[in-house]
Amino acid sequence: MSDVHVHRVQPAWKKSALIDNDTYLKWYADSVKNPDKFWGKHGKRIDWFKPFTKVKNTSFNGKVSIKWFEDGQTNVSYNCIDRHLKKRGDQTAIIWEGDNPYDDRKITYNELYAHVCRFANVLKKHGVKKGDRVTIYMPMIPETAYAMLACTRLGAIHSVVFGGFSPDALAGRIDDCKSTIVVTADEGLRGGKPIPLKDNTDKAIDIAAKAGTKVEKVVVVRRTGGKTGWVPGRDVWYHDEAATVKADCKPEKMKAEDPLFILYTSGSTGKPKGVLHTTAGYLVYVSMTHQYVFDYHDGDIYWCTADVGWVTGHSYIVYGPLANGATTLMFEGVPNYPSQSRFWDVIDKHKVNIFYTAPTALRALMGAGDGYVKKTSRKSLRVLGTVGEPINPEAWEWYFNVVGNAKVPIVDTWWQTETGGILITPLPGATDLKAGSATRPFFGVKPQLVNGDGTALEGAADGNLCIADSWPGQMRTVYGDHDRFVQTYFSTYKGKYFTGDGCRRDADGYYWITGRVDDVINVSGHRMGTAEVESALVSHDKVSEAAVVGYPHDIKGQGIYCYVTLMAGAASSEDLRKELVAHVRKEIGAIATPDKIQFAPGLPKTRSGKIMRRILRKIAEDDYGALGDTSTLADPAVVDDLVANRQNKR
Ligand code: 6R9
Repeated sequence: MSDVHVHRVQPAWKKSALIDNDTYLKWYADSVKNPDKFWGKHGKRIDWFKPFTKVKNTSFNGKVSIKWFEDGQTNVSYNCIDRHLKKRGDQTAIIWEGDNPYDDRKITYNELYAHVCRFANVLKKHGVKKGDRVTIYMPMIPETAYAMLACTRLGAIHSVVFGGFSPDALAGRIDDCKSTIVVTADEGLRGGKPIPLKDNTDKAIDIAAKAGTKVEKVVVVRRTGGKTGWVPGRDVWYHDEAATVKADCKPEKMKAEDPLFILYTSGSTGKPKGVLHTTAGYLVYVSMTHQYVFDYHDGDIYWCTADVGWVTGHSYIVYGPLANGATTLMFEGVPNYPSQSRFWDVIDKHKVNIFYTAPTALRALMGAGDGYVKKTSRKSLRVLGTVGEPINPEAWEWYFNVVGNAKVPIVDTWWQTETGGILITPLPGATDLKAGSATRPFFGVKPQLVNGDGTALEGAADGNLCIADSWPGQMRTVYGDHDRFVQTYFSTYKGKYFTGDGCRRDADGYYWITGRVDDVINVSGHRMGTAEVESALVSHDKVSEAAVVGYPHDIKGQGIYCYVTLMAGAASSEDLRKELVAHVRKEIGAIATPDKIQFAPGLPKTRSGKIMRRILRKIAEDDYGALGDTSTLADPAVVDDLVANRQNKR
């Protein structure tokens, strides 16, 4: 191994591991040589109502078509619940840990069955059928998982919208998929503070109505008992409705390629895209990755700290673990409430064996000092994981040495909303680890590095990360806009899926993700299009033009840096700066809060009017000595003003 930070597989990890290195190498070779045979075998890990006879039918060329197991029939909720009942009906399926540490609940698989059936029957009573879109705008409570699984039971397509998004953002997502029913809660609770989910929903419904989508029904789960508005006839309490229906509901027979869910995600241009995942391939892929990446064994207590509003919550809180009959922990709160020990306290309280979190949380907790970790035991831990953004080697080493006492492997898992599940990752017990590298591809995944003109690079190299062939968990289309799907992912490099990430491959064949190469920024693991923040800024009546870039931020990974040009007659001031920050929060949500706003008389543009973001990024990074060639600018003088008034002086 060529790099310094190498942590070899420890004998203890090998002892219980599902996969050793030789098995990894053999399975990987088989999986890419003969995907039909490999996935034909592993496709049987889920139960089928009608077995598939075809496995892979995919093309990354032309119109792009991706089908897996296409003639089989199955149901996701059946696989996550019903098929486990005989063996593990009384086993805990979900451990819910509330925001308040004295608030928790355990739900067995038998109970999960009853809850999900009731939820499905409530949705059915209000007219939800196969193919309908159901928007779920919920806090981290078990009812959110019930609602998702209930949709899959009926064959309805859920669209979960993160509870931190604003009414405007929620409205856009409701309208895009023409969803006429919303599931929400009175309020959420995080760090002791209520979040007005129902009030936000009411506002969003008004905005969506103006855009042309009329929401007919709102199912409201009572979480805090806080006061909310109420529209009789439209709004119903979940607990009232649940009391009127049966706790049995037959799962629909779904075709493998029937839509499962839509999840909106940010790209480099335009509005967020509705990433569409379908039924069988997704479930096979997330259950298999959940088992092997986390070295999941029957009886393990597994905790992923993500929010179900993101893909990580879909695949690795709900669908992967439940398909495997696991006990999955769902956490309502935040890492620093009531103290910076919360994560480690919860691990001890519930004897968590597998813990999966984000680098931004680790960096923040690392900053709080080791004492908060060291006063807890954490001896139940067997595997640690990270996801969402590149992890810096310092945070990796801290996670390994302080949290894991140098005894527990870390899986740094690289993947995306679009990929459905983990694509590049170590396997505990098989993969020697390097701090900061996602290491090697999962079975069936063919990463390829290409240079600017699309030439595939061999051996140790630095380039843009593509995936050369399909895997079962891949997104199938952008909801309602297949052309945008083809354009976004398959047109930059013909015949390949382009991830938008830059990446280096070292001499050992290990992959090191270097971050986005497009106009997507990653703030605390939350993905955001700079274009979305720009459009929020220019919707303010004093703003004429805006350009947004990311810059390195110690805790968040990237911070949001905005260059703003004002309308003639508008004056820059501290008050206006605050007003613009509040405006962006209102338009998108708190996750998009600008860190820096620089008022600029002009932006650096080419003669054809294109903003030169490269220059703006350099100034935001306070690295303006390396601006590169500015000779193609229409007015090179604007750069001097930008440098003089930069907001991020070191
Ligand atoms: C699962 C998820 C995807 C983007 C992706 C990349 C970054 C995710 C990473 C990572 C380095 C890792 N990313 N995991 N970068 N190492 N282990 O996060 O999905 O929200 O769609 O974000 O996140 O840049 O392209 P999503």
